[in-house]
Amino acid sequence: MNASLDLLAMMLPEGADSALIASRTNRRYLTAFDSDLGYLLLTKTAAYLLVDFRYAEAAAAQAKGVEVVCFKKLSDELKRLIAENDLKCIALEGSGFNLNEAARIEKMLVPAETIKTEELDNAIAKLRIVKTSSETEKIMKAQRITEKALEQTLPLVKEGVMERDIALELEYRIRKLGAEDVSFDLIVISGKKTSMPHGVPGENRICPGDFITFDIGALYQGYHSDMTRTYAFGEISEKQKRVYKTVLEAQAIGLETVKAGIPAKDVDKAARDHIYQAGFEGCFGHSTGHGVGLDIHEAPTVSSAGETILQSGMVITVEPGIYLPGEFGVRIEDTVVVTADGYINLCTLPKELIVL
Ligand SMILES: [Mn+2]
Repeated sequence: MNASLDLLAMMLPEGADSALIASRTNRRYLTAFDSDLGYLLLTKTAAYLLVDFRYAEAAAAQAKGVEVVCFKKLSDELKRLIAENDLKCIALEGSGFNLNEAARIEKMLVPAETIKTEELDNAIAKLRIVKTSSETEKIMKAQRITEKALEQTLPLVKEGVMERDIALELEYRIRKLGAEDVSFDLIVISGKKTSMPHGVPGENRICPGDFITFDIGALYQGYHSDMTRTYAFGEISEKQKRVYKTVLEAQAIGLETVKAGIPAKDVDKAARDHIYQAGFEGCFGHSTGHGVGLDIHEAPTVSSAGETILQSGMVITVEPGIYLPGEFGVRIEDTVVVTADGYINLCTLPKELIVL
């Protein structure tokens, strides 16, 4: 087994002698092998990665710390491994199976019983929450690609250009610069649409007086980056400037709070209080941030419910915003690595108001 499998084997839920893990990113984290389908069976002393013929060769070459089992019929191999290892009770990964799959898998695991709690998922999240330097480097590389792609794309933003064309160009450049994919459907929205935190790029054309929000990221060796910048196009109003300034201040105040040893919710509170005190209560309806890694949104949550104590090596976003429906919105987001006395910002693009 490898180090993370050894750790997880010691964290199995009470009563379980083994675990079955199916979610793609958890499998990848624990075995270093990525495939859209596969099952990781972990006992206290052994680990098996079950894949079908399509992935068997690559899994044998790339998977770490597991015995690769190529199955024709999944239930046959599971039954064999359960008998050979004398497994009595298997914890099922909650996020790895939908209701139908869980029912189907449980039948395959008979005579072993199953435990379905969040405990196993939480144990894996606990391992993943603190990044190794090699993981952080991949997130940083994804961020470098994103920044370069945005710098190459901004000169194309002109009056009359459609949001979706900017988004498409940006995506092309992100991939051309070496990312395997974008982190998520890129958000490039302008004008009134910027009041929608997750607006979709459409046929809106860039107009003078618009804010343009870019919430963008790249995927590099399985790891995501996440950054938001809001730019002005042409002359904007005093109100727009005031809102931008307030969000920029809130983001700086949130970042100043970040360091190991404080609960994540303190970061949310610092940023949120500033926005509310500036008269924008009710205009910041999402959490201040989230963890980033193999998943674009992962633990810890940086919200008013964020009880997790920040530790060195966690990677989180700080992304306050103000959204005024029917008018406009502003969000500014950086992804940072938590350190003992602060943070390292993985995002280097300027945040002062830029007029394109
Ligand atoms: Mn984000």
